Amino acid sequence: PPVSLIGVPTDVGAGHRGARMGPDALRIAGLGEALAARGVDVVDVGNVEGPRNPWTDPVAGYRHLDEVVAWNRALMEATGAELGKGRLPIMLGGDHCLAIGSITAIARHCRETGKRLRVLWLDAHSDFNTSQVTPSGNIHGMPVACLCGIGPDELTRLGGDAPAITPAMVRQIGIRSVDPEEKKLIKDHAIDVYDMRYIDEVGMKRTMEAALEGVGEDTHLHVSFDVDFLDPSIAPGVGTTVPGGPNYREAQLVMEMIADSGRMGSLDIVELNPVLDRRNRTAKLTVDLVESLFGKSTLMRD
Ligand code: DIR
Ligand code: MN
Ligand code: MN
Ligand code: MN
Repeated sequence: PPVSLIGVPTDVGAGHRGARMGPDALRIAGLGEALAARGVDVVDVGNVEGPRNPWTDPVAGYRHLDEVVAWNRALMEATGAELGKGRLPIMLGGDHCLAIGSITAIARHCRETGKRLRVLWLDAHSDFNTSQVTPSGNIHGMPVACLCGIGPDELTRLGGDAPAITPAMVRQIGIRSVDPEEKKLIKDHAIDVYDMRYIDEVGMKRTMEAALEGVGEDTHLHVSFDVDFLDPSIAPGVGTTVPGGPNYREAQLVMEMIADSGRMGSLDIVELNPVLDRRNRTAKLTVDLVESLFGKSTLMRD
């Protein structure tokens, strides 16, 4: 399908500033041109707008809640508009709080079009914190919980009804940092997590087969790609690096297997922070991986 790039230059949900520069880092690394060169019809619709980052301390367990709500309202509208035109939106983040807005719109689109939604959450973190248990107050650590109906009304009811999605729709891959109380929430809500230990034990191929099981003709596959999913040795340009992530080859396999499913309908690219990067290498690597997501492979395979 045709692709729309939506810039979401926000870092109000994060604990470091700089992810607001992620959209331009991806543009400068040539994301649009790389897709166009693959024959994809791609339009850059520009940036969603929202409030500046006030850089204040958390209040009642949330940092910048009003700003996070405003950004996500705007992104929900923009995502819904592109889906309504039959286009595949790519969110150029921006911190991971933006997945609340994008996925709320995607879930609504799926209800309207009778599609089943599967969310692949590629991340070092589970992003299932609540205001009671968060160690930071940063809302980029809470989007999965908010989408599943656990969080402040302004975020859980962004699209009207809550919850936007159910835990059964989610598969998390690459996880290696979960906060102590967050572990209990993950267990209580039965989130399907393929953590690094699982990947080490069974390998990435079988991990992806499991995560994609049941994906079919009627599935809308949403990929929420937190760049800190990748090992920091290859992807230093993120705010919260965690050692022991997927290497280059494992990451390529993830992307190629998603491409092979033929069902990707939307994509978030989040947490890229060029302030922490060297010569934009993390954005360039991301472009390389997105090419694989769109079917670039070494050989023709059947
Ligand atoms: C940590 C870090 N779990 C928190 N989270 C994320 O502050 O909630 N870092 N998502 O990228
Ligand atoms: Mn559609
Ligand atoms: Mn993360
Ligand atoms: Mn994340």
